[in-house]
Amino acid sequence: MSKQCRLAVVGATGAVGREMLSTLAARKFPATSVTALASARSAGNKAPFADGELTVRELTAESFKDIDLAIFSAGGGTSEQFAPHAVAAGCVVVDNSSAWRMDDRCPLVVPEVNAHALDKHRGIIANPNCSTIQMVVALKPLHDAARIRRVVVSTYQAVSGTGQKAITELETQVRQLFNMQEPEIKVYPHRIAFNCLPHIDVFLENDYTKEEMKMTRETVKIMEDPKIAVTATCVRVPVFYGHSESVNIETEKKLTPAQARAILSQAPGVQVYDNPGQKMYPMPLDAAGEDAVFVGRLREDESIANGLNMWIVADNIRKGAALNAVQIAEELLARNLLRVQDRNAFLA
Ligand code: NAP
Ligand code: 3JN
Repeated sequence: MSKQCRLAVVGATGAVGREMLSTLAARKFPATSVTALASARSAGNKAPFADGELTVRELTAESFKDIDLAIFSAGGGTSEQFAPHAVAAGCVVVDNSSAWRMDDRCPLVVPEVNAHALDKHRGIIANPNCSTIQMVVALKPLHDAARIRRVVVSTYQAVSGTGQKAITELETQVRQLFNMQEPEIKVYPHRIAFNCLPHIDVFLENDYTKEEMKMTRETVKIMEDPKIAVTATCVRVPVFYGHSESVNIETEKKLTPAQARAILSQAPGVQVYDNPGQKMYPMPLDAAGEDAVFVGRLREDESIANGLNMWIVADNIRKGAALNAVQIAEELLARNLLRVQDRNAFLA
């Protein structure tokens, strides 16, 4: 384990950043110091940490001089601009945005699935999209057992995935509707209260959204198998915390629901919650605030030879963002990988 780990949290005032600080404290992450960074807007504000609070500082290119590890959750633009400066200062970066995920120089890591990919890091490690993380935690053990060939996924994503302003928007719209007022629409293109929007992130030329293509590409990179075909439909639903996913897989080898249940019961990070007779299945209300990825509704896809259907739920801000990033940081320490070989690797 490295001797010291001076840690910075970039985006410490946001929905993910606040969960990051709380996760670091709860897991007693062995940082020798913690620096909270955000934009000039919140410089001087306080961020709760452990039993006290941190004073938020403005992020600049000079912020990383005395920092060994920085966890970024401040959007792709901020990561693109500042992560190379952090690496140039000798600081290892774990980035929560999509900026570096598909870059060949950057491992894209879910520790339960591909922690070994960290060994070749060059300074920036990418944290996958929340919807991808919870899906691959459940799919990797099934892939190891039966080789997944195709995944069809539809998501039901909570508003917290869009950040603090979207949480406030859903609360406000519900209150306005119950008071017979016209709901204000600011964050999403349509009302989110009592509605579903099949639109997350921007539309691309192929008519998929960027969120859908993130799931497709990231899954293949993390599972290290280009033969897995993935198609996704991502939907925003009026839920505060917890993403749900209906997932259909086609495998090379036959896997019965009982076999899949047995495999998943032993899988790291997974909790099987599947007893239809007792009306027991995962729900976002129960997953919120939990670390595990919950899997239920396991059943045979009777329309094909080797198919399974399942329902996967996790706390998108916790396992989908903060917890996965902290687990990556823990793994870097455990593998003695808190070092940058080439400080110029990401400078243009
Ligand atoms: P949020 O609640 O809107 O918070 C945004 C954070 O970024 C705030 O701390 C904000 O600081 C900071 N920030 C914005 N612009 C900045 C700048 N120019 N310099 C420094 N700090 C800046 O959003 P969130 O939900 O926490 O998400 C933040 C990012 O995390 C997202 O944009 C996304 O890239 C990533 N994310 C990833 C996942 C995932 O799937 N793994 C899930 C959610 C989010 P101020 O308070 O000063 O504005
Ligand atoms: O919408 C969700 O539920 C997850 C959102 C993730 C997100 C939000 C803003 C920017 C991302 C991400 O992690 O993919 C990004 C980004 O592209 O960095």
